[in-house]
Amino acid sequence: MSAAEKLEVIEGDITTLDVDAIVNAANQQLAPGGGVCGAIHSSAGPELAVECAKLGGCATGEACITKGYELPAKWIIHAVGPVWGGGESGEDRLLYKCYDASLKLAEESKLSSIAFPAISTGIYGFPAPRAAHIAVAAVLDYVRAAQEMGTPAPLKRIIFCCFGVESVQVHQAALAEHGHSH
Ligand code: AR6
Repeated sequence: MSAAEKLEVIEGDITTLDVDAIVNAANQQLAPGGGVCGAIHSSAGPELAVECAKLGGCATGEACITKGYELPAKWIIHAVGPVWGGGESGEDRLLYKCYDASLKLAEESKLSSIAFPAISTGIYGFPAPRAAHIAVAAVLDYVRAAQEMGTPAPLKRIIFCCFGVESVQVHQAALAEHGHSH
């Protein structure tokens, strides 16, 4: 399966997706917050916060996994993106790292479908076009590396779940820049 067949850009509410895992744009404390994180905690129910509290936090650029509870998604991968501070504090690298860590965790967990929100681009203030470029680069690097290894990658569907048409456009533009049209 080619990279183009694996990748999808959709507009919608990530909490409604029936996939193996949705990714949460989490904070280091893994506490229920606002934005997509708040929506995920509300839809998953209170047991999610209980499991998150037991994990003891997650560093920026890393990811951890919990059950999906009342969500249609079976699992939630909590990825902690960087807070935008102007771009000189390693924000690009940390954002790339949290996409990469999420994909590797999904692979280790033998998941076949995953959906990402636009991590860091809301409350954390990361410029949306720059973040989309990094998100697409991280996903394509992962897919290509898996293809080069010749191992059948368990991940068959990787979805960018965009909140609003503007976010769809920046992801489509980023895919086009990387040689993919959607
Ligand atoms: N489905 C898909 N995307 C969504 C949804 C949704 N239901 N709701 C919002 N978005 P943000 P961050 C988009 O602020 O910038 C929280 O308090 C939103 O439009 O959720 O990484 C956490 O606990 C934007 O494009 O996450 C952290 O403390 C994207 O999701 C902090 O905010 C990310 O926006 C994380 O901030």
